[in-house]
Amino acid sequence: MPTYEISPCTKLIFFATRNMHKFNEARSVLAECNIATAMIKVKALEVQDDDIENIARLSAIDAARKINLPVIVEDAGLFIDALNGFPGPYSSYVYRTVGKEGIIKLLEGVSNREAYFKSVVAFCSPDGNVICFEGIAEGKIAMEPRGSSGFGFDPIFEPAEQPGKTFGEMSIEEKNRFSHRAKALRKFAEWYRTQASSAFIVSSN
Ligand code: ITT
Repeated sequence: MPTYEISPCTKLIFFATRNMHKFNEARSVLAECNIATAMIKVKALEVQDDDIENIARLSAIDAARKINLPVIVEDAGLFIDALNGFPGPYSSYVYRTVGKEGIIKLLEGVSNREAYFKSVVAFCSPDGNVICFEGIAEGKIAMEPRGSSGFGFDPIFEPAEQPGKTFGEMSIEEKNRFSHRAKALRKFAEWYRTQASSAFIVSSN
């Protein structure tokens, strides 16, 4: 497991998620930006909404209220053109029920394989103020699953920026060069570094 240097001016952020893969991706991206990430497993609010920004926003408000700390929550979904954006905000349910094989079946004989992943990172302070950051990775659904890295739909998604290779065939560092999550997190990091509050500073002393 990689280790990350904590300097006296490293900022700390709490990431409320139950998904270890997401946490590892976030930890690696945010470390590049001198932000240390701590995983918090709070019982998430089960929000049902057609818009992943609303899901991320409401989950972040709920998490910040429960732990009384500044926190980020991230929500993501896979949007497939030929299926009018399905599974989108229902990606978690679809993954748990039919999985990536179910998506490949749904697309049997379909030549339009265009799809994108969308991620929304929502930061919420303990007083309930929320700000959201979005990242999109355009790509295609592969003809069959390839690779065993990552999680979820990674083995069936080929990002347009690295055609012919699925996220499932990439290391965390390589996926982070192209992924929706890394793009949203880098936007968050740019904003967070400008926030002055010393309450977020990690001291190495
Ligand atoms: P949280 O605890 O953070 O909510 P989760 O696994 O429930 O973790 P999401 O609701 O954000 O995550 O994601 C919904 C589903 O979309 C997830 O279960 C995956 O199947 C899929 N997904 C999201 N991001 C993905 C990624 O980067 N690669 C592959 N599949 C992804």
